[in-house]
Amino acid sequence: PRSTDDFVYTTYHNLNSINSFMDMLVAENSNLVSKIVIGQSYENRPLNVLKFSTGANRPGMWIDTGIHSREWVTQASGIWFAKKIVTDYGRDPVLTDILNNYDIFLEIVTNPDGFEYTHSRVSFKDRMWRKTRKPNSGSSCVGVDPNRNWDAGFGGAGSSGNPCTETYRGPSAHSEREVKAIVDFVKSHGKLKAFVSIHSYSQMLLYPYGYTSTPAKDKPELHELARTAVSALQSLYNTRYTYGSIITTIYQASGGTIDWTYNQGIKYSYTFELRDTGRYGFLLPANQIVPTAEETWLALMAIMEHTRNN
Ligand code: ING
Ligand code: ZN
Repeated sequence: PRSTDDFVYTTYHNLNSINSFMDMLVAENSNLVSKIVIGQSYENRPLNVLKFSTGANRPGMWIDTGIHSREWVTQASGIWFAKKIVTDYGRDPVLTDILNNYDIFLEIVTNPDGFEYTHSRVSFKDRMWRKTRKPNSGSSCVGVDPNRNWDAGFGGAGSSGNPCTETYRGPSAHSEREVKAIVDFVKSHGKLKAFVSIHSYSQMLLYPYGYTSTPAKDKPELHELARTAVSALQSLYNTRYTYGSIITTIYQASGGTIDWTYNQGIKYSYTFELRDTGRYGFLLPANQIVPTAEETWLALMAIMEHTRNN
């Protein structure tokens, strides 16, 4: 494709294709979008974040997709969100008002080494790669679960100390460059008001905590906003989501992204589990990419609108 209008949103793309999408989007909308590099992956790939901004010194909202590489519908939805933002700015009054007051940060390929691995190998096992690609000393098993590596209940139940498991927490909190880059960004930014980390699959909208059953202090508000967001999502294609705290809704998980961001003071910290509920799982057919992104966008808008109003 020569422009983001020609880009095919109805198929899955590899890292090169997504990188060229981002560069085209920035070139076409340089007054609204820029690309910032917040670090490098273990294999030295840039950790690219799209910054949508219409003014200086604004508070921010963060969205990441693809921290687990095999969850392909999430990166594909991230691409669609990026195009949606530039299309709707100046047209949709709610998004326009949000962007006139907040910056939006979008990391589409949050685990680029894993993502490249899911594309460049041929076996089913490789397509199903979830973790980072950093070797583990003293083990022939590769990779750390980047959603067990955060300094929030790190090392607790719902994470593993065995490098050969899918939920290996790593040798220490923030040991993974892909995680540390976000940690440093969040701390140095200092004014993020919402943080949404997008996974698949299970059709859930989750809020803290995952490492403890102690309710988050904002639980009533987070629960009510989740209800509103899920209802907006369902309004488009009748896709049904469950919602609640991580530990009560999916399972106990320690060292997760949004438990850390919430403890940093980012009240509106959420995780989505996109389509489906298991029929296709991580291998969601490409004809579901755009419907998934469209319905998810309605929920994201509900969260961003509430964040703006509070
Ligand atoms: N699910 C998440 C996982 O990492 C999760 C669920 C969300 C755990 C938020 C902790 C925090 O297990 C998938 N599909 O990765
Ligand atoms: Zn995941």
